[in-house]
Amino acid sequence: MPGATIFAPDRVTIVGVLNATPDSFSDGGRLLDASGAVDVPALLRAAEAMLAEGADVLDVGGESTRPGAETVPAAEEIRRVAPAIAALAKRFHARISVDTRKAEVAAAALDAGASLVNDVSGLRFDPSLAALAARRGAGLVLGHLRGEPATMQCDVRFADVVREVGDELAESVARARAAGVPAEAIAVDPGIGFGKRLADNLALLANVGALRARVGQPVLVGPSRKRFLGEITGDPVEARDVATHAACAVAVFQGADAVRVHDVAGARRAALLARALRAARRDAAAGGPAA
Ligand code: HH2
Repeated sequence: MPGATIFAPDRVTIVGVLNATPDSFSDGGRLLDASGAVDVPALLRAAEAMLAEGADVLDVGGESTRPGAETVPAAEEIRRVAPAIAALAKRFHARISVDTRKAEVAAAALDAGASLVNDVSGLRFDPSLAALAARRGAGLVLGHLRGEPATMQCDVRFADVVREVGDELAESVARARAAGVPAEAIAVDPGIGFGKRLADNLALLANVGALRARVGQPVLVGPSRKRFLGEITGDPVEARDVATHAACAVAVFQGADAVRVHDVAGARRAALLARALRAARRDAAAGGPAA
């Protein structure tokens, strides 16, 4: 969508997660058939439910990036995401995003009907993704991730996590801008759960406003069902949606523009309430209309 703003400024964008993977940490295998190919009827049912619940964007992934996950070859990732995106684009008008770190996969996904690229590595895995997004007029979500999913939890060290993540995201944005991606097509994401300890994840969510101000781009957060929620509540992965909604609410109250979630219905309600509360704030920190 050349020239379009990545996330509407007057509402919270709800990004629904559709993982076409065998091994995603909370929903792996749900959308694949016995041969490992996409189960198109199951995918369309899941997407239809998400859209009915208020999803604005469908985010299709073909590679798990959970801690410890190994990289999937591009050909296999394309085999998972391209038919899924083609089927979604044929059936629905919703915006479709592809969750990939690889330009080759992103190109196939854009050909199939995606208009956004969600790169959790913030252009650090495959810098050529930026030129592709520029050429194709795609929106770009740049996540924060040091290292690789396979090793990212091994040596986590931040002195000031909000400042350091902000600085590194600003570098990712500068790379995208240098490759010709317009500012309005770029959002950033602090990478909740990507090479971060509990205290880091909490600090990032509680300070989205500061991060947003530092980077100067819209912010998406993806706390959905992640381990840090279980560390606080004691809930197993399948029971973390309520905690997810609370995390989304706090982030939106701080100024997050978009949330990436598995449970769209609950996250949408949490986001609506948090945004209304943000608009009602009276302290100087609210600083004008909610973004
Ligand atoms: N988290 C995951 C994957 N993609 N993209 C963005 N922008 N932000 C995130 O926080 C984010 C993301 C990991 O979650 P999930 O897709 O549920 O699991 P897996 O990586 O195991 O497929």
